[in-house]
Amino acid sequence: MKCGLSFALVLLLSACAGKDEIVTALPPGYVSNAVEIVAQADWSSPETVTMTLVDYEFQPSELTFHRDRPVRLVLVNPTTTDHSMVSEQFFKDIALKQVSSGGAAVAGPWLKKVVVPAGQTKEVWFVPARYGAYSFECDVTGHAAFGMSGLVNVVP
Ligand SMILES: [Cu+2]
Repeated sequence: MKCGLSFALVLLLSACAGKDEIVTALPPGYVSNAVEIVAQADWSSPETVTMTLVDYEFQPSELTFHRDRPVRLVLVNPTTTDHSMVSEQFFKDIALKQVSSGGAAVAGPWLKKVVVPAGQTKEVWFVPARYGAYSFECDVTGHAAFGMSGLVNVVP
């Protein structure tokens, strides 16, 4: 569906998810040595976690990672709706290696938003660099209000 051509409630539920936001210029508050963290990490066996994005929840909705341990987060969207994952504070505290889908990968080291279009899968490879408990959500209009949010913990 073309964004902007839909109608009323349909528009609300299928609003544009936008694009991935991966940046290479340090945004305020992000991990300043993210390039070094990514370069020094051992990517041979990252902790692999799969999270499914459905209408309108994350499954599972609570994730736990370990600080300094590389993660491969697989985001699966089996629905016919685009979804996203955003968490300003969590993304400030990770060092992003790449976001990949299909055969293509976009290198970090800083992530502001990841979008998983309908029917697609994306992988987010990162190192949690700080401890914390964070909330995240889908920022497509209305989805968080319908319950599309979750929690992530970074522990020792
Ligand atoms: Cu969503």
